[in-house]
Amino acid sequence: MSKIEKVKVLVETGKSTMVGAAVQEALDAGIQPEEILDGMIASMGVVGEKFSAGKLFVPEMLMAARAMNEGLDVIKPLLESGAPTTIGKAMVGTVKGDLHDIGKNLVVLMMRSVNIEVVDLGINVTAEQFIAGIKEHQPKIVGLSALLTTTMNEQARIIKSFEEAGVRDSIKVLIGGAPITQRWADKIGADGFAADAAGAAAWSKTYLASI
Ligand code: B1M
Repeated sequence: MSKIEKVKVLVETGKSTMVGAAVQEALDAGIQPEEILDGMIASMGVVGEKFSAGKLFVPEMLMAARAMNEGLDVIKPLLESGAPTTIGKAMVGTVKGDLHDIGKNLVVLMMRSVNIEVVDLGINVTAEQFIAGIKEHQPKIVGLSALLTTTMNEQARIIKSFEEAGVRDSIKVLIGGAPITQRWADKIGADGFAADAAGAAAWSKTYLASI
């Protein structure tokens, strides 16, 4: 089994105590962190498919998520930018009712890798918390992550509440997450959509460079 295959199997089977060492082995063998990351993301896709097929359940999904986070901890320092200056500020959170944070954490990581200062509000974030965050931190971009078809509606509600609170014009709203599409972004009046974390960082960098 190749070193990358080993990482993927450990993530899929939720072996959180072993995955960090396997990621380090892969790095030591010269495999690029981005390739390892793509492998781990693919493994989470496999876990999702098995969950849909009733072949594994929530505890196994949780263990796989833990394993992926352990792996991520090893490659994170390699992807983060060490540059002291920033090109602008963003705020990111997973919307209310949604506990999925791996994709959101990757968005934060990739944004930081292109020198964007990011305020990470975490998971299950209410409209009120986003609004308080906007007033306190004055970000130029607010990122809303949603992984469930039920919580994608929360993105729409949050954007509406930004209008009602009078903060909508001071920010650009970027949305993403597994069920999210450009069409959904257009429908709910988001300013941008990104299919993955690298896309979120690229969109944000382009916007920040334009103002
Ligand atoms: Co959940 N879950 N889950 N889960 N889970 C999914 C999302 C699901 C698709 C699995 C499935 O059925 N195949 C399904 C949703 C179905 C639907 O709504 N259509 C599902 C379900 C049903 C549930 C529960 C309801 C299960 C239950 O309790 N019966 C429950 C809900 C809990 C809640 O949130 N209230 C639940 C719980 C969980 C765990 C807690 C066990 C765990 C999450 C742990 C954690 O995050 N710390 C979990 C996991 C691990 C998954 C899967 C298997 C993997 C998610 C993941 O981390 N993917 C997932 C299946 C799948 O996605 N295929 C699934 C890897 C990650 C890198 O990808 O998050 O998509 P992703 O992020 C991507 C892009 O989407 C994008 O960039 C990232 C890649 O670069 N992106 C953005 C994300 N946010 C962005 C924001 C942006 C831009 C891009 O701008 C701001």
